[in-house]
Amino acid sequence: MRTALITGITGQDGQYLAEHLNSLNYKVYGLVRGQNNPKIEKIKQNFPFIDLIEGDLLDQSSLVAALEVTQPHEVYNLGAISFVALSWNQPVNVGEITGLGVVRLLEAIKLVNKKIKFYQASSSEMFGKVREVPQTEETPFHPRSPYGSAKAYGHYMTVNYRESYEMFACNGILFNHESPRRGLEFVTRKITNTIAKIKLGKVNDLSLGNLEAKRDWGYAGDYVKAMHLMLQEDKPDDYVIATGKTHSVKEFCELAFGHVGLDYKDYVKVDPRFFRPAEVDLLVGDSSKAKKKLGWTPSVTFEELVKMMVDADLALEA
Ligand code: NAP
Ligand code: F7E
Repeated sequence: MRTALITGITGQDGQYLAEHLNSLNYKVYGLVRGQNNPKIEKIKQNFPFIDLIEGDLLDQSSLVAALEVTQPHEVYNLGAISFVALSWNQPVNVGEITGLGVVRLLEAIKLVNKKIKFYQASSSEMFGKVREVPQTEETPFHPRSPYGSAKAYGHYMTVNYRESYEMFACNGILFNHESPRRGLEFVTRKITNTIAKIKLGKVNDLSLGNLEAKRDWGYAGDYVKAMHLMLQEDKPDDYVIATGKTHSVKEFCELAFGHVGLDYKDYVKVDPRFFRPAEVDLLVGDSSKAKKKLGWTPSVTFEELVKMMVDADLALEA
């Protein structure tokens, strides 16, 4: 039986990846942090097949111990401070966890067993002020936030450990991916959850920031499959994972409000508090390499994703 250790198990992707690996008969371990983390109980209830192990990307020896105890074939590093807006308020914390955390884990693997395969959750935020459209594995990085900068560091260190120590280390450069499990702080879930509350008479309006920003939004359940596929290849490499289509926040609103028979213009208020010091205006990825080499393609369209999220929030809030 193959064994995987996932950091970030309490997050959106950790949950989908754990389900996917379990369906492939993996033994799944998940790293959890904190002395009384409320998310741990939920994971225990909803995913009883996951074995939880304590550790923190800030603590080197806890990572070494986690690897020694679990002896995984594959490690998926999904743990991070992942909210871009927060990264301007806590740049050092983001550097420590989202950036240096990658190196702590790579060092732990080098020490415990160099044969462990490693997946790093890289991000389209590294492209930032984009140098070309669409973005590929060859597009230069120009991060626009402490988060994007920390991810770029983690990305290059993953390449560096691959080239220096012949470790099987891959970067998945994933574009935005969403689901009913997305955190409420991200714009898609903020919109769909507030629509449900408006529909049920719990709130009256929705305050957002920049409605013009464009993102390449896919479904998280599709994207975790690409993570696993990368580690099954003969050679480690980096891959862009995206749908190839881009939509503005405004378009997301139009579709999501429209799905419940409302006009977004009657409810959405633009609030300067939600604008960022530097914006990433347009992201759209070209995942032809992943299609050709991994046989990966997304299965859920933008329209299906928006409806899935609105319907899930209506059920949740009812
Ligand atoms: P998420 O829902 O925000 O989950 C982040 C996870 O990181 C949580 O489980 C969190 O645990 C954990 N974490 C935070 N600090 C940690 C620490 N010091 N030590 C160990 N774990 C820690 O993120 P996601 O959407 O699932 O994304 C997964 C990964 O992919 C992240 O690295 C993200 O940056 C990256 N990514 C995401 C997207 C996307 O669109 N979703 C796109 C590209 C890349 P707690 O519960 O303890 O806070
Ligand atoms: O913002 C705009 C905001 O916070 C998307 C993370 O998973 O994907 C995610 O990062 C856009 C931005 O995601 C609000 O300015 C407008 O242009 O949902 P988001 P993100 O910043 O793209 C990447 C790939 C990651 O790697 C990250 O970990 O929406 N926007 N109004 C707003 N955004 C938020 N959050 N809230 C608003 O009110």
